[in-house]
Amino acid sequence: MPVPRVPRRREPLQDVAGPGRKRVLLASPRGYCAGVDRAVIAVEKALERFGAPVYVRKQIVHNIHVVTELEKQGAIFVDEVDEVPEGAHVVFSAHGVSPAVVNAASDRGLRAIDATCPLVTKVHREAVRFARDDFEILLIGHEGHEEVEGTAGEAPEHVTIVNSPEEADAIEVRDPSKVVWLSQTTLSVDETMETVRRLRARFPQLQDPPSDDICYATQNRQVAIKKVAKDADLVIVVGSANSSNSVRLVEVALEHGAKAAYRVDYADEVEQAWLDGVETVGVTSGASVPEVLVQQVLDDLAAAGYRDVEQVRTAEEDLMFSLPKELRQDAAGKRDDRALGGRSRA
Ligand code: 0JX
Ligand code: SF4
Repeated sequence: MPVPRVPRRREPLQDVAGPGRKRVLLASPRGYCAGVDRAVIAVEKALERFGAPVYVRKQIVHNIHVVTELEKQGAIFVDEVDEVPEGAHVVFSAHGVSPAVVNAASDRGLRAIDATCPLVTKVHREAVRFARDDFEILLIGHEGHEEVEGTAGEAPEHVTIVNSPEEADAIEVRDPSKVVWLSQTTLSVDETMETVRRLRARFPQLQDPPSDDICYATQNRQVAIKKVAKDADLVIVVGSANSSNSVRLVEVALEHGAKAAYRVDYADEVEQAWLDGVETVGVTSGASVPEVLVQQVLDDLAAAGYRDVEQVRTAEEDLMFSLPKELRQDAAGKRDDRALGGRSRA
């Protein structure tokens, strides 16, 4: 299932004469969030506890490097639970699953380990609750994204997906007095608020979610890149193409003053031409990105003369989650309630 890696640049970046002061603005927070840390450790622990192979439904997080490294340790990534041998262990990804997937796994006798981020589970619970109260749920998010499929699957009869602000203008509802909006956790905050504004213009009684669905990590990374982008000639976002929150960082950077912004999986995708005439390079990474990949970008930039690295910190993060409950007992049957998270904090 993982996309094979295509090597890009063969030559190291060159330190060509250019603008006077070359520097890097390094956004913080960036990289791993607490939910990703927990999900990746869950796969590692499952391998340790039960031995290889451990099956994982979908990519545990949307990062090709993480997936490739876990494959080397014995994880097998599948698209659906019917590809998993009966009785085997299967980990559900950080993005969550619908009840239909949970039931399919159980019907197959699989031993499921649920690595859904607790902040995604929170949105699932909201969907269940509003559906029970017979609300129509306008779920702002990208159709086809695993998280949206999982959340919508909690109450398919009650959910309408709203992909964009433009779609908000055309949505029809059954009863405008019983409508609530919820959202995917990894969207652009500004674009989502624009979608909500347009929805509310049409349905003034639209209810808000009980608390923010766009999670702290998504919000913090966007705030940090906005601050960096206003002073950056170029922004490099480390993250995979299917990582919603990483792709949003490129868009946010461009909307907030970056003259150019690109996403890369690996340092060797940074092109020499991107650096032409560039004084300030902003660097950040999505919530599913190990810090080592950012360090490789910084090393390559240093070789090109961008050795002066300044952190631009807009928040501290210390949220941690405990392991999925299926992994909280150690091999001897003792509970392991250690909290996780923040391994890769800046
Ligand atoms: O595509 P997403 O941004 O939702 O996922 P990714 O890149 O794996 O990020 C971390 C997991 C997020 C779950 O909400
Ligand atoms: Fe959880 Fe947010 Fe990380 Fe998604 S991005 S795994 S919702 S903390």
